[in-house]
Amino acid sequence: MRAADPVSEDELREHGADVVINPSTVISNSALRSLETGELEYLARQLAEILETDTSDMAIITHESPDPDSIASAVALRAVADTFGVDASIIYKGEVGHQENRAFVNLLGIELLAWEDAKQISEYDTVALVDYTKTGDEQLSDPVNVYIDHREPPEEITAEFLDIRADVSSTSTILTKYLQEFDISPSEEVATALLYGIRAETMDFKRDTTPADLTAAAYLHPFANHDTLEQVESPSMSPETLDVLAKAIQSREIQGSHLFTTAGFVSEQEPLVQAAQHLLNLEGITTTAVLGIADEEIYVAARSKDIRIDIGNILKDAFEEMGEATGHSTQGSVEVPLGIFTGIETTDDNRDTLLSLTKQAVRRKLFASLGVEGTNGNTTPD
Ligand SMILES: [Mn+2]
Repeated sequence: MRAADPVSEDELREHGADVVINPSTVISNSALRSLETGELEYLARQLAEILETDTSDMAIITHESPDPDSIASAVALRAVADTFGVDASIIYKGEVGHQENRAFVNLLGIELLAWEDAKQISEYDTVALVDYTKTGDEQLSDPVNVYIDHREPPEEITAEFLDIRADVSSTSTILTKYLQEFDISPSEEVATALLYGIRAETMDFKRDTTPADLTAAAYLHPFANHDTLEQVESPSMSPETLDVLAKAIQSREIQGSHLFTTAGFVSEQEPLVQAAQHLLNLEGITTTAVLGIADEEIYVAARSKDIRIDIGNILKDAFEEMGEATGHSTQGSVEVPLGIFTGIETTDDNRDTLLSLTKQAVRRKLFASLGVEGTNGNTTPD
Protein backbone atom coordinates (compact mmCIF):
# COMPACT_ATOMS: atom_id res chain seq x y z
CA MET A 1 0.00 0.00 0.00
CA ARG A 2 1.25 3.49 -0.75
CA ALA A 3 1.02 6.12 1.93
CA ALA A 4 0.82 9.78 0.98
CA ASP A 5 2.04 11.11 4.32
CA PRO A 6 3.23 9.82 7.71
CA VAL A 7 -0.26 10.07 9.18
CA SER A 8 -1.82 7.80 6.61
CA GLU A 9 1.18 5.50 7.10
CA ASP A 10 0.09 4.91 10.70
CA GLU A 11 -3.48 4.42 9.59
CA LEU A 12 -2.45 1.91 6.97
CA ARG A 13 -0.49 -0.04 9.57
CA GLU A 14 -3.51 -0.09 11.82
CA HIS A 15 -5.48 -1.50 8.94
CA GLY A 16 -3.04 -4.36 8.71
CA ALA A 17 -0.47 -3.31 6.09
CA ASP A 18 2.86 -5.13 6.57
CA VAL A 19 4.98 -2.77 4.51
CA VAL A 20 4.14 0.87 4.06
CA ILE A 21 6.03 2.90 1.54
CA ASN A 22 5.99 6.64 1.73
CA PRO A 23 6.77 7.89 -1.79
CA SER A 24 8.32 11.21 -0.82
CA THR A 25 10.69 9.53 1.65
CA VAL A 26 11.58 6.92 -0.94
CA ILE A 27 12.48 9.56 -3.50
CA SER A 28 14.66 11.67 -1.22
CA ASN A 29 16.40 8.59 0.17
CA SER A 30 17.14 7.19 -3.22
CA ALA A 31 18.77 10.43 -4.26
CA LEU A 32 21.06 10.15 -1.26
CA ARG A 33 22.05 6.52 -1.48
CA SER A 34 22.93 6.35 -5.13
CA LEU A 35 25.87 4.07 -4.47
CA GLU A 36 24.07 1.87 -2.02
CA THR A 37 23.33 -1.73 -2.62
CA GLY A 38 19.80 -1.56 -3.98
CA GLU A 39 20.54 0.51 -7.03
CA LEU A 40 23.98 -0.94 -7.55
CA GLU A 41 22.56 -4.44 -7.49
CA TYR A 42 20.05 -3.45 -10.14
CA LEU A 43 22.70 -1.80 -12.33
CA ALA A 44 25.08 -4.72 -11.93
CA ARG A 45 22.35 -7.08 -13.11
CA GLN A 46 21.77 -4.85 -16.14
CA LEU A 47 25.48 -4.80 -16.97
CA ALA A 48 25.72 -8.57 -16.52
CA GLU A 49 22.86 -9.04 -18.96
CA ILE A 50 24.69 -7.05 -21.64
CA LEU A 51 27.89 -9.04 -21.09
CA GLU A 52 26.01 -12.35 -21.14
CA THR A 53 23.96 -11.62 -24.24
CA ASP A 54 25.50 -11.47 -27.72
CA THR A 55 28.85 -10.24 -26.46
CA SER A 56 31.99 -12.13 -27.25
CA ASP A 57 34.22 -9.12 -27.60
CA MET A 58 34.06 -5.58 -26.29
CA ALA A 59 35.84 -2.30 -27.00
CA ILE A 60 36.47 -0.30 -23.85
CA ILE A 61 37.29 3.25 -24.87
CA THR A 62 38.96 5.73 -22.53
CA HIS A 63 38.95 9.49 -22.92
CA GLU A 64 41.48 10.98 -25.33
CA SER A 65 45.08 10.88 -24.06
CA PRO A 66 43.88 8.90 -21.05
CA ASP A 67 44.72 9.71 -17.46
CA PRO A 68 45.13 7.13 -14.67
CA ASP A 69 41.45 7.25 -13.69
CA SER A 70 40.37 6.45 -17.22
CA ILE A 71 42.93 3.68 -17.72
CA ALA A 72 42.25 2.11 -14.32
CA SER A 73 38.49 2.12 -14.93
CA ALA A 74 39.05 0.40 -18.26
CA VAL A 75 41.31 -2.22 -16.65
CA ALA A 76 38.64 -2.94 -14.04
CA LEU A 77 35.84 -3.18 -16.59
CA ARG A 78 38.00 -5.59 -18.58
CA ALA A 79 38.34 -7.72 -15.43
CA VAL A 80 34.56 -7.71 -15.06
CA ALA A 81 34.16 -8.65 -18.74
CA ASP A 82 36.67 -11.45 -18.28
CA THR A 83 34.53 -13.15 -15.64
CA PHE A 84 31.73 -13.24 -18.21
CA GLY A 85 34.02 -14.79 -20.81
CA VAL A 86 34.10 -11.56 -22.82
CA ASP A 87 37.35 -10.64 -24.53
CA ALA A 88 37.81 -6.88 -24.02
CA SER A 89 40.35 -4.49 -25.53
CA ILE A 90 41.17 -1.11 -24.05
CA ILE A 91 41.38 1.48 -26.79
CA TYR A 92 42.55 5.08 -26.59
CA LYS A 93 42.94 8.05 -28.92
CA GLY A 94 45.76 10.53 -28.61
CA GLU A 95 48.71 9.40 -26.59
CA VAL A 96 49.57 8.29 -23.10
CA GLY A 97 51.46 11.42 -22.21
CA HIS A 98 53.03 12.48 -18.94
CA GLN A 99 55.82 10.38 -17.54
CA GLU A 100 53.82 9.34 -14.51
CA ASN A 101 51.05 7.97 -16.70
CA ARG A 102 53.53 6.05 -18.83
CA ALA A 103 55.26 4.70 -15.74
CA PHE A 104 51.85 3.62 -14.47
CA VAL A 105 51.05 1.73 -17.68
CA ASN A 106 54.51 0.18 -17.98
CA LEU A 107 55.01 -0.84 -14.37
CA LEU A 108 51.62 -2.52 -14.22
CA GLY A 109 52.05 -4.04 -17.68
CA ILE A 110 48.66 -2.71 -18.80
CA GLU A 111 47.82 -3.63 -22.38
CA LEU A 112 46.37 -0.73 -24.31
CA LEU A 113 45.51 -0.47 -27.98
CA ALA A 114 46.00 2.78 -29.86
CA TRP A 115 42.94 3.82 -31.88
CA GLU A 116 44.86 3.36 -35.15
CA ASP A 117 45.83 -0.21 -34.23
CA ALA A 118 42.39 -1.38 -33.14
CA LYS A 119 39.86 -2.83 -35.55
CA GLN A 120 36.86 -0.71 -36.57
CA ILE A 121 34.83 0.12 -33.46
CA SER A 122 31.63 -1.00 -35.19
CA GLU A 123 33.09 -4.51 -35.51
CA TYR A 124 33.03 -5.05 -31.75
CA ASP A 125 29.90 -6.68 -30.29
CA THR A 126 29.79 -4.22 -27.44
CA VAL A 127 31.22 -0.73 -27.03
CA ALA A 128 31.87 0.73 -23.58
CA LEU A 129 33.05 4.24 -22.75
CA VAL A 130 34.66 4.74 -19.34
CA ASP A 131 35.61 8.06 -17.79
CA TYR A 132 35.07 9.45 -21.26
CA THR A 133 33.96 13.01 -20.61
CA LYS A 134 36.75 15.49 -20.96
CA THR A 135 36.43 19.09 -21.97
CA GLY A 136 36.65 19.62 -25.68
CA ASP A 137 36.18 15.98 -26.66
CA GLU A 138 33.62 15.06 -29.23
CA GLN A 139 31.27 12.25 -28.51
CA LEU A 140 31.86 9.01 -30.35
CA SER A 141 29.94 8.64 -33.59
CA ASP A 142 29.58 4.85 -33.16
CA PRO A 143 26.69 3.50 -31.08
CA VAL A 144 27.58 3.01 -27.43
CA ASN A 145 26.27 0.17 -25.24
CA VAL A 146 27.87 0.92 -21.88
CA TYR A 147 28.70 4.34 -20.45
CA ILE A 148 30.28 4.76 -17.01
CA ASP A 149 31.56 8.11 -15.77
CA HIS A 150 31.68 10.44 -12.81
CA ARG A 151 31.12 13.47 -15.01
CA GLU A 152 27.99 14.50 -16.83
CA PRO A 153 28.57 14.30 -20.59
CA PRO A 154 28.23 17.58 -22.53
CA GLU A 155 25.44 16.13 -24.64
CA GLU A 156 22.86 13.52 -23.81
CA ILE A 157 24.11 9.98 -24.29
CA THR A 158 22.08 7.11 -25.63
CA ALA A 159 23.32 3.80 -24.30
CA GLU A 160 21.70 0.59 -23.11
CA PHE A 161 23.62 0.91 -19.88
CA LEU A 162 24.30 4.27 -18.28
CA ASP A 163 25.93 4.88 -14.94
CA ILE A 164 26.86 8.52 -14.43
CA ARG A 165 27.54 9.45 -10.84
CA ALA A 166 28.42 13.06 -10.29
CA ASP A 167 28.43 12.40 -6.53
CA VAL A 168 31.74 10.51 -6.56
CA SER A 169 35.11 11.87 -7.62
CA SER A 170 36.48 9.19 -9.89
CA THR A 171 35.29 6.54 -12.30
CA SER A 172 37.70 4.18 -10.53
CA THR A 173 35.49 4.52 -7.45
CA ILE A 174 32.44 3.44 -9.44
CA LEU A 175 34.25 0.44 -10.94
CA THR A 176 35.48 -0.61 -7.48
CA LYS A 177 31.85 -0.76 -6.37
CA TYR A 178 31.06 -3.05 -9.31
CA LEU A 179 33.93 -5.40 -8.45
CA GLN A 180 32.49 -5.64 -4.96
CA GLU A 181 28.97 -6.14 -6.23
CA PHE A 182 30.08 -8.88 -8.64
CA ASP A 183 32.15 -10.40 -5.86
CA ILE A 184 35.28 -10.27 -8.01
CA SER A 185 38.36 -10.23 -5.85
CA PRO A 186 40.63 -7.78 -7.67
CA SER A 187 43.99 -8.97 -9.00
CA GLU A 188 47.05 -7.02 -7.95
CA GLU A 189 47.08 -5.24 -11.31
CA VAL A 190 43.44 -4.19 -11.07
CA ALA A 191 43.60 -3.11 -7.43
CA THR A 192 46.83 -1.15 -7.86
CA ALA A 193 45.49 0.55 -10.98
CA LEU A 194 42.19 1.52 -9.33
CA LEU A 195 43.84 2.76 -6.16
CA TYR A 196 46.19 4.89 -8.22
CA GLY A 197 43.26 6.08 -10.35
CA ILE A 198 41.37 7.29 -7.29
CA ARG A 199 44.44 8.86 -5.72
CA ALA A 200 45.47 10.65 -8.91
CA GLU A 201 41.96 11.95 -9.59
CA THR A 202 41.50 13.26 -6.04
CA MET A 203 45.13 14.42 -5.79
CA ASP A 204 45.67 12.06 -2.90
CA PHE A 205 42.27 12.77 -1.39
CA LYS A 206 42.94 16.52 -1.26
CA ARG A 207 40.46 17.43 -3.99
CA ASP A 208 36.69 16.76 -4.03
CA THR A 209 36.88 13.54 -2.10
CA THR A 210 33.63 11.82 -1.12
CA PRO A 211 33.09 9.04 1.44
CA ALA A 212 32.52 6.64 -1.46
CA ASP A 213 36.03 7.37 -2.82
CA LEU A 214 37.56 6.72 0.58
CA THR A 215 35.72 3.46 1.19
CA ALA A 216 36.66 2.27 -2.31
CA ALA A 217 40.32 3.11 -1.65
CA ALA A 218 40.19 1.36 1.72
CA TYR A 219 38.75 -1.74 0.07
CA LEU A 220 41.48 -1.80 -2.61
CA HIS A 221 44.35 -1.10 -0.24
CA PRO A 222 45.13 -4.70 0.86
CA PHE A 223 45.03 -6.00 -2.74
CA ALA A 224 47.34 -3.34 -4.20
CA ASN A 225 51.09 -3.47 -4.70
CA HIS A 226 52.46 -0.54 -2.76
CA ASP A 227 56.00 -0.81 -4.12
CA THR A 228 54.63 -0.33 -7.61
CA LEU A 229 52.56 2.64 -6.47
CA GLU A 230 55.64 4.24 -5.00
CA GLN A 231 57.57 3.74 -8.21
CA VAL A 232 54.77 5.23 -10.29
CA GLU A 233 54.66 8.29 -8.11
CA SER A 234 58.36 9.05 -8.34
CA PRO A 235 59.29 8.03 -11.87
CA SER A 236 62.86 8.61 -12.89
CA MET A 237 63.21 11.44 -15.35
CA SER A 238 63.97 10.35 -18.91
CA PRO A 239 67.37 11.43 -20.24
CA GLU A 240 65.71 13.60 -22.88
CA THR A 241 63.54 15.40 -20.33
CA LEU A 242 66.60 16.11 -18.26
CA ASP A 243 68.42 17.36 -21.32
CA VAL A 244 65.52 19.57 -22.37
CA LEU A 245 65.19 20.95 -18.86
CA ALA A 246 68.91 21.76 -18.74
CA LYS A 247 68.77 23.59 -22.08
CA ALA A 248 65.59 25.39 -21.03
CA ILE A 249 67.15 26.61 -17.81
CA GLN A 250 70.25 27.78 -19.65
CA SER A 251 68.45 29.87 -22.23
CA ARG A 252 65.73 31.26 -19.99
CA GLU A 253 64.63 34.87 -20.32
CA ILE A 254 62.63 36.48 -17.58
CA GLN A 255 60.28 39.46 -17.72
CA GLY A 256 58.78 40.17 -14.31
CA SER A 257 57.55 36.80 -13.18
CA HIS A 258 57.23 35.41 -16.72
CA LEU A 259 59.77 33.00 -18.06
CA PHE A 260 60.27 32.19 -21.72
CA THR A 261 62.81 29.72 -22.97
CA THR A 262 63.66 27.42 -25.81
CA ALA A 263 64.92 23.85 -25.78
CA GLY A 264 65.84 23.66 -29.45
CA PHE A 265 65.12 20.59 -31.56
CA VAL A 266 63.49 17.77 -29.64
CA SER A 267 62.21 14.33 -30.61
CA GLU A 268 58.79 14.74 -29.00
CA GLN A 269 56.65 17.32 -27.23
CA GLU A 270 56.32 15.72 -23.80
CA PRO A 271 59.73 16.81 -22.42
CA LEU A 272 58.74 20.42 -23.22
CA VAL A 273 55.57 20.02 -21.17
CA GLN A 274 57.55 18.53 -18.30
CA ALA A 275 60.10 21.34 -18.49
CA ALA A 276 57.37 24.01 -18.40
CA GLN A 277 55.99 22.35 -15.28
CA HIS A 278 59.36 22.06 -13.53
CA LEU A 279 60.39 25.64 -14.32
CA LEU A 280 57.30 26.87 -12.53
CA ASN A 281 59.11 25.89 -9.32
CA LEU A 282 61.80 28.52 -9.85
CA GLU A 283 61.64 31.27 -7.31
CA GLY A 284 59.60 34.29 -8.38
CA ILE A 285 58.25 32.63 -11.53
CA THR A 286 54.51 32.38 -12.07
CA THR A 287 54.28 31.77 -15.82
CA THR A 288 56.48 29.59 -18.01
CA ALA A 289 56.62 28.93 -21.74
CA VAL A 290 59.01 26.44 -23.33
CA LEU A 291 59.51 26.37 -27.07
CA GLY A 292 60.87 23.46 -29.03
CA ILE A 293 60.77 22.14 -32.56
CA ALA A 294 59.65 18.56 -33.02
CA ASP A 295 58.77 16.93 -36.34
CA GLU A 296 58.69 20.12 -38.43
CA GLU A 297 56.41 21.73 -35.87
CA ILE A 298 56.95 24.53 -33.44
CA TYR A 299 55.57 23.55 -30.07
CA VAL A 300 55.18 25.84 -27.10
CA ALA A 301 54.22 24.35 -23.74
CA ALA A 302 53.08 26.88 -21.15
CA ARG A 303 52.10 26.80 -17.51
CA SER A 304 50.83 29.44 -15.11
CA LYS A 305 50.10 29.61 -11.41
CA ASP A 306 49.15 33.29 -11.53
CA ILE A 307 45.42 33.38 -10.85
CA ARG A 308 45.01 36.64 -12.77
CA ILE A 309 46.25 35.00 -15.94
CA ASP A 310 44.43 32.57 -18.21
CA ILE A 311 47.39 31.18 -20.08
CA GLY A 312 45.20 29.16 -22.44
CA ASN A 313 43.42 32.32 -23.60
CA ILE A 314 46.67 34.23 -23.90
CA LEU A 315 48.08 31.59 -26.22
CA LYS A 316 44.87 31.50 -28.23
CA ASP A 317 44.88 35.29 -28.64
CA ALA A 318 48.51 35.36 -29.67
CA PHE A 319 48.81 32.31 -31.90
CA GLU A 320 45.38 31.17 -33.01
CA GLU A 321 45.79 32.57 -36.49
CA MET A 322 48.99 30.67 -37.16
CA GLY A 323 48.36 27.32 -35.62
CA GLU A 324 46.54 25.36 -33.00
CA ALA A 325 46.39 26.84 -29.53
CA THR A 326 44.67 24.95 -26.72
CA GLY A 327 44.50 25.09 -22.96
CA HIS A 328 42.85 26.59 -19.93
CA SER A 329 43.76 28.90 -17.05
CA THR A 330 46.80 26.99 -15.77
CA GLN A 331 48.18 25.26 -18.85
CA GLY A 332 48.22 25.51 -22.58
CA SER A 333 50.12 24.72 -25.74
CA VAL A 334 50.60 25.97 -29.25
CA GLU A 335 51.45 23.99 -32.36
CA VAL A 336 52.48 25.84 -35.49
CA PRO A 337 53.73 24.12 -38.65
CA LEU A 338 57.26 25.35 -39.23
CA GLY A 339 56.61 26.22 -42.86
CA ILE A 340 53.69 28.51 -42.04
CA PHE A 341 55.68 30.33 -39.45
CA THR A 342 58.83 31.13 -41.38
CA GLY A 343 58.02 30.36 -44.98
CA ILE A 344 61.40 28.64 -45.22
CA GLU A 345 62.03 24.94 -45.56
CA THR A 346 64.28 23.43 -42.89
CA THR A 347 67.63 22.12 -44.03
CA ASP A 348 70.66 21.05 -42.02
CA ASP A 349 72.34 24.37 -42.80
CA ASN A 350 69.57 26.72 -41.77
CA ARG A 351 68.09 24.97 -38.75
CA ASP A 352 69.86 27.10 -36.20
CA THR A 353 68.97 30.33 -37.98
CA LEU A 354 65.41 29.10 -38.23
CA LEU A 355 65.25 28.27 -34.56
CA SER A 356 66.60 31.67 -33.64
CA LEU A 357 64.11 33.49 -35.90
CA THR A 358 61.24 31.45 -34.52
CA LYS A 359 62.35 32.05 -30.99
CA GLN A 360 62.50 35.83 -31.43
CA ALA A 361 59.08 36.02 -33.04
CA VAL A 362 57.33 33.74 -30.56
CA ARG A 363 58.95 35.47 -27.60
CA ARG A 364 57.92 38.90 -28.80
CA LYS A 365 54.32 37.83 -29.38
CA LEU A 366 54.08 35.99 -26.11
CA PHE A 367 55.53 38.74 -23.92
CA ALA A 368 53.33 41.28 -25.69
CA SER A 369 50.23 39.19 -24.94
CA LEU A 370 51.31 38.89 -21.32
CA GLY A 371 51.44 42.66 -21.22
CA VAL A 372 55.20 42.98 -20.83
CA GLU A 373 57.69 44.26 -23.37
CA GLY A 374 59.77 41.52 -24.93
CA THR A 375 62.04 43.74 -26.95
CA ASN A 376 64.22 45.42 -24.39
CA GLY A 377 65.19 45.25 -20.78
CA ASN A 378 64.87 41.50 -20.53
CA THR A 379 66.81 39.77 -17.89
CA THR A 380 68.81 36.77 -18.91
CA PRO A 381 70.17 35.61 -15.58
CA ASP A 382 73.67 34.21 -15.17
MN1 LIG B 1 38.01 10.81 -14.18
